[in-house]
Amino acid sequence: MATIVDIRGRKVWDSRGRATVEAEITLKNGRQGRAIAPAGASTGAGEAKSIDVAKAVAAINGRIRTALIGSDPRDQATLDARLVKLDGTADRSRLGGNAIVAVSLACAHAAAAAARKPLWQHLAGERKVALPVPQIQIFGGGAHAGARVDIQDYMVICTGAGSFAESLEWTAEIYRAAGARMARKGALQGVADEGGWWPAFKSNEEGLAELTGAIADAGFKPGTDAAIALDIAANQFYRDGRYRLAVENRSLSAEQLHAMLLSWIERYPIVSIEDPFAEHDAEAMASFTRTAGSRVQVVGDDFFVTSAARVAAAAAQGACNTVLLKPNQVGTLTETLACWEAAKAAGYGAIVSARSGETEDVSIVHLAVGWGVPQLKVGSFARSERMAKWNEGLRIEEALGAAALPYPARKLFRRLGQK
Ligand code: 2PG
Ligand code: MG
Repeated sequence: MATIVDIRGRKVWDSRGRATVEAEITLKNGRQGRAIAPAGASTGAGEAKSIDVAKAVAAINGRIRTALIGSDPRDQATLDARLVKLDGTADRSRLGGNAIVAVSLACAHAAAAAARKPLWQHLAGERKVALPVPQIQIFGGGAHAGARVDIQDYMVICTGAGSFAESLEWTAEIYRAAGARMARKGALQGVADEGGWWPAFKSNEEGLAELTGAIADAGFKPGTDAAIALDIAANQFYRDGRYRLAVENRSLSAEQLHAMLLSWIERYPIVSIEDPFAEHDAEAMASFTRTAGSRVQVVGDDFFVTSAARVAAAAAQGACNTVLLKPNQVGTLTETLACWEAAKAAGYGAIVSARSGETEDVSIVHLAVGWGVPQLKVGSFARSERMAKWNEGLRIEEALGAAALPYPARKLFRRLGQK
C-alpha cells in the first residue's frame, strides 16, 4: 500500500562541508523515498528561505510528520499544497525551504518506489522522453571562487553532440584541455565550488578566450561542436545602480554592460547568457532580450527564482527567453512544475539546475528527463556531487535506448550563436 507510515528528517553534509537536510519517507509496504536539500551561494532575494538545519530537521520530525502520515505519496500536488499551507509564510521561513524541498522530493521518490519505477519514468508516465543537453562549467568564478573573477560560470554546451554520452565525452576533453592551458600559463590553482578550474585571469574576457582556445585545443570547432554558456550572476556585483567588475577595477552602467555583452557575443561562440543584469532590472533584461534574444538564450535564474508568476509577468514584457528551474528556490516540486508549465506557455526554454552546494542526490536529473525539460546544469566535470548526476544521466540514456526521443542538442542550438 502506498500510504506514508513514517517521515524522518536528519542532518547530513553537503559538498562545501555545510550542514543540510535529508528527508526519508517510509511507506506501509516498506518502500522508501529519500532526498537531500541543496544550497545556493548566489541566491535571489525572492528565493524560499533555508532555516537553521536543526530547526528544519525538527520541523520534519514534528509538524510535517504529523501532517503527512497516512497520506498517499502519489498525490504530489495535494501533499505539496499541505506543506505550503502548514508553513503559511510567503518565503517558507517557518518550516524552512530546506525542509520543504527535501520532503517534497522524498515524496516523489516514495511514489516512484511504490510504482517500482525509476523517478524519471514515474514522472513521464506514458510520454516519450529525451536526455537533456548539459551545460557544464569549465571555469568557476563569482561567489563560487572568492570573486576571483566577476563572472560566475563559464560553461560549455556541446551543441554538435549526438547524445548525452557523447556530450560528456567531448566535455571531458575540453575540461582537460582547459586545465592544461592553465598549467602552461603557470595558473593552475585547483578548482572552485562546483569543480570548474579556479580562474586565475586578469580580466573577465580572458576566460572567454581561454575557453574558446580549450575547445579548439581539444579538437573541436568552437561554435559548431561546442559553444559557450555564461552565468553572469550580475546580482553579485551590482551596487548602487552600477555593475562593479572588481577584477578589472571598473564599474559599468546597465547600458555599458549591455554593450560589453553584445561585443562578447560578436567575438566569441556564446549561445547562452544567464542573469546578465540584476534581479530587479526587468527593463535591462527586456532590452537585452530584444537585441540579443535571437542569437543567444537569455536565461533568468535569480530573476525568476523558479516562480511561475514571475515568468508570466516577464513574458508580458519580453524579458529573457529561458527559465532556470531550481526546486529549492521555490519550495515544492509542484511549484517547480508549475514554473516549467509557465515557461512552455510563454514559449520560453528551460534548464533544470543544481545549486553550488550539492550532494550525492540525483533527483534533478530525473526531473529534467521525466518532465521533458531540454537542458540540465549541474556544475563542472569534477567532484562526485557533480559526477553523480552526469553518471545518472548515462544510466538513464542506456535504459531508454531506442525508446528515447532524439537527443535535442543540434535542434535546440541550430539557430543560436549565428551572426
Ligand atoms: C547559479 C547556481 C549554480 P548558486 O547561480 O545558477 O551555478 O549557483 O547555487 O550558488 O545560486
Ligand atoms: Mg545562476
